[in-house]
Amino acid sequence: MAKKIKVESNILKKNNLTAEENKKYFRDHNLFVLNLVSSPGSGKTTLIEKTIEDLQNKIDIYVIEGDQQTSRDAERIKKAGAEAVQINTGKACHLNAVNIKKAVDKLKPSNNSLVIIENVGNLICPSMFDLGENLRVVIISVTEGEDKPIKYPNMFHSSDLCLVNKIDLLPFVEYDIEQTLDYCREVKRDLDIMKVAAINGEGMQKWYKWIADKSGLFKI
Ligand SMILES: Nc1nc2c(ncn2[C@@H]2O[C@H](COP(=O)(O)OP(=O)(O)O)[C@@H](O)[C@H]2O)c(=O)[nH]1
Ligand SMILES: [Mg+2]
Repeated sequence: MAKKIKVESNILKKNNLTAEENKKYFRDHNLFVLNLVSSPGSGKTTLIEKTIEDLQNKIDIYVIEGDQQTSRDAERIKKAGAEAVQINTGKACHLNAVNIKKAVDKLKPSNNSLVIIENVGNLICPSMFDLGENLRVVIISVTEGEDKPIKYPNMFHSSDLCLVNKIDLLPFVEYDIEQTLDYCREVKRDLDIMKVAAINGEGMQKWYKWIADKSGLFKI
């Protein structure tokens, strides 16, 4: 048991050293970096596609895609009009800081741009790995049930913003959105929360304003 804990803490320590290097690189190039985390299918890629469509005239956007296999999401992002690099994690259930360092080397984002990382769909493992991002955004959708924040508290506690996606489906599902918001606040009292539908743009202006305000790179 002691050995297992030691190996885990060494892995995290090594990751954190690279995350610090990433942070310095992002600072030096005035990049604003968001790490999007969620369970599979909550709508991360759809949200990024819509964000590119609506913000590409205001800021350069680059995307790092993480999935266990395939380049499907990077292809979707390129179609939406942004440069993207796909990372396949193979057996790993999360991105790590070295993945991001290598992806940024390939992407070479121009100074003063927005970099969006789509992490592997998983509400547990990615919470432990600092990628050097400025802020972390957790997405849940209304088809996932109200209780995810209290079942997977580390993810919600380590995030700066929670987007509740697919609100267009609220009339059709058994889902109490206010209960979800209460659970979010139970885990993290000052968690920013927004309700959106990436599919049709509902509520997305608030999300864009949040990115503009937090990054200071453009105005809405
Ligand atoms: N109704 C509805 N469906 C959505 C919304 N956002 C995403 N989806 C759908 O949810 C599914 C998974 O979306 P995707 O973006 O691939 O999720 P990811 O796995 O988190 O990247 C797709 O069928 C999307 O069309 C939304 O706001 N409303
Ligand atoms: Mg995706």
